[in-house]
Amino acid sequence: MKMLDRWIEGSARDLARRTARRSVLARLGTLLIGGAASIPLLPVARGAEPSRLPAPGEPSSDTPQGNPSACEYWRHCAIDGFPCASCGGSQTHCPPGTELSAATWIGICRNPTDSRDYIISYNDCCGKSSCGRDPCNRNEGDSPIYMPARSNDVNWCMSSKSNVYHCTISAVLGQASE
Ligand code: ABN
Repeated sequence: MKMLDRWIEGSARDLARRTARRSVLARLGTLLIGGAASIPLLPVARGAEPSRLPAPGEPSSDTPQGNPSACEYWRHCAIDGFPCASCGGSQTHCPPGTELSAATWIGICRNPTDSRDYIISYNDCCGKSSCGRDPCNRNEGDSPIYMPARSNDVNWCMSSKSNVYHCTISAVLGQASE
C-alpha cells in the first residue's frame, strides 16, 4: 500500500510541476522568443526602404525611358510629383537634407528591357520646400483623391518628421509578375 501511495504522490507532484502556471509561462516565453527570431521583419519596416534587390536592367540612359529625370522614365508610370533625380537625389535616394517618407504610393510599371512588370514604391522625400523641377503626372492606376488609399495625389510626408514635400523617388520593390 505504501508503494502505491508513493507512486500516486509522485505522479501528482509531477503533474503539478508540469502544469504549474510558471512552468507553462516559461515554456510559452521560450516558444515566443524562438519563434520571433525565425520570423522575418514585418513588411511595414521594409516598405520605406529602397530595394536591396539587384535592380532590373535599365533602358539606355540616352533614351527618355532610361533617364530618371524624365517623366517618360519607365519607373515613373504612376508618379505624381518631382522626380528626385532632377532635385539633387536619384531614383532611389533622397537629396541631402531630406528624409524618406515611411508611407508610399505603389505602382506597377513595365520595364521595356525585359517586358516584365515591377512593383514601384513612390516614396516622397520630406523636410525641404518643394523642388519645383520637372513635375511629372502620369498616374497609371491612380484613383481620384476621394479614395486616398488608391490615389497618388497625396503628400506622403504626412507620416514623416516634417510634412514638407520636396520630391519623389521611384524604387523597385520586386517583380509583379513571372
Ligand atoms: N506624393 C506626391 C505629392 C506630394 C504632395 C502633394 C501631392 C502629391
